[in-house]
Amino acid sequence: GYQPTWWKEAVVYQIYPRSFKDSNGDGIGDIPGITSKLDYLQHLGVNVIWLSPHYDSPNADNGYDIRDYRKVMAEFGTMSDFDTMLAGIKQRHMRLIIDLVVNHTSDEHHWFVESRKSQDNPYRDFYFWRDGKPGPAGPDGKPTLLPPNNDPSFFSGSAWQFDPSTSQYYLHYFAVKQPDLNWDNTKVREEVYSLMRFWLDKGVDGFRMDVIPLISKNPAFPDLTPDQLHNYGNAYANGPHMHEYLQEMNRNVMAKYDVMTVGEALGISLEQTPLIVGDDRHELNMIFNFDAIRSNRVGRDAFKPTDLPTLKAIYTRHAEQLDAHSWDTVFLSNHDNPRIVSTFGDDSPEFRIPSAKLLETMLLTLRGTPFLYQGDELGMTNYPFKAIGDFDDIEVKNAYKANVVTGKIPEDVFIANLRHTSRDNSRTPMQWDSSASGGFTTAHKPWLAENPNYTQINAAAEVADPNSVYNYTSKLIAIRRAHQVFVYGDYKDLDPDNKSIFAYTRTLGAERYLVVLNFSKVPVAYVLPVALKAGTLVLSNLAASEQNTSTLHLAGWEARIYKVQ
Ligand code: ISL
Repeated sequence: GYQPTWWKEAVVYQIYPRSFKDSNGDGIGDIPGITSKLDYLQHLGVNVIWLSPHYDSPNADNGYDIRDYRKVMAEFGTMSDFDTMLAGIKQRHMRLIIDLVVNHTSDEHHWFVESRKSQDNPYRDFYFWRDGKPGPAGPDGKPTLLPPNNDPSFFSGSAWQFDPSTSQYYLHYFAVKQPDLNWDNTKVREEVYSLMRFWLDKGVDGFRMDVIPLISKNPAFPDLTPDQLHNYGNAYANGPHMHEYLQEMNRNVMAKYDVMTVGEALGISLEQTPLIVGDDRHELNMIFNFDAIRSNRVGRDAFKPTDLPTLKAIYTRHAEQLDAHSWDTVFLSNHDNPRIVSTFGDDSPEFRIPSAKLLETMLLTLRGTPFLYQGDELGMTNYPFKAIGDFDDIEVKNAYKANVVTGKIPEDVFIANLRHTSRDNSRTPMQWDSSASGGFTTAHKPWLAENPNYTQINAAAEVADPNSVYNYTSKLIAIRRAHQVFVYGDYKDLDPDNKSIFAYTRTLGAERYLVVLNFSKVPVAYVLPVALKAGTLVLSNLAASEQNTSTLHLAGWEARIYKVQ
């Protein structure tokens, strides 16, 4: 059986600080803003907060480009504001995990500022510097210079940037302003462990680790094959020393504290997952696997509607791969993905509320630690983007230059795709009330436009409404936290091929619960496929009262939880 642990029983809430709550009227969310909303989170019932990067940063990628790991971003406040927030979290019996972004730093980090100065600088080997390859002759007859290999950047173009001061290229899997750290250098690893201890000694309870499978590289940097280029994220992950470095980090840091770790597992397959999260491996507690959240994409940016049997098969594979010795996560949104209700539900006026509740029902009753993203508890939706100027994200801006400006993709196709899939969909400010700027800021304009539907969809209205997505989510969290069967129980999909109904049981000893979700707007009389009576109704997202029957009359996007007798 399972070893009971607090992080297995946790319900996690992700805060994207830039967009959560602005306390000083500069249009940017901040740490005192978070502190002012801790009661709201406690009332919702979540008990772990994951804070996206709060460190000093020039914000090329909204804080995922760190200039100083031991300083708080000035726009977000001071270290003393951080300490006050942490104390407020602990006082409410909640915990805090912070974002550890150590595959790369900002190019303005002191290490890189030094590193680029000269080829013999003591920090040169903190990063990857390589000579270019001679290319074909240019118009002047002299040979041109090509990047060391064909690695692409996640944010368009080559992953290598030429630096004229020393005439070499440096590696950046993400933005030009995000040079990759060289983990083969012992000094780099020691610096990382030391900054981790700095925050743990303050009392934070763990880390979400950004693109952690990318930390180990093949220093020969061979060209990627055409096949690998197709999914270069996979090619970058799982480098030769990845497990070794994670085990070293665990020994040097995690083993000395009571912490929770979750790795963003870009490029790690489900089959490889137990090698990172197995409890005999001493690496990480959990990872984020992207199979489910990206199941409705064609390529990187195009959206296709969810195919329910495909999604269910993913969850079944998770249950098969991860046993009592390897813990899982459940999530369908974060700051890199569009809004959950617009993507997996139906954000039309008729079905937004029931489908948002249905999705929360699923996240909070599946097997694995649930991660909720800010605003999803309100049923916040995607933003009506119309033109390139509406976006802020560097990923979109670079892709626009690389694909639209060059004529590879027509502008309307590009915008139509990004309207469904852009990361900015989930980065619009939290909608606190119906006042100007949705109560997010007193500034004339927030850093990224508020979704205009804040007049209808906002926290003040939802906290007051017993039938809101917020109060429903709060009930669900209470149910999950009161019944260990939702944490440790076995999972069984009762009807894998059904195209609109997701029906599953969670079973622990003699205790069994049944969850039935109608993933469509079409009402259905659903006959339970196995010899099972629904039992006692525990929760419904509509006004259901049917009990103790094996035929359930479900409305569009209806969700129910039953206790099976
Ligand atoms: O969001 C993506 C594509 O739309 C992913 O490729 C994403 O870049 C990848 O999952 C890595 O994400 C993490 O590292 C990035 C940062 O931009 C993301 O916000 C972060 O979650 C670089 O630090």
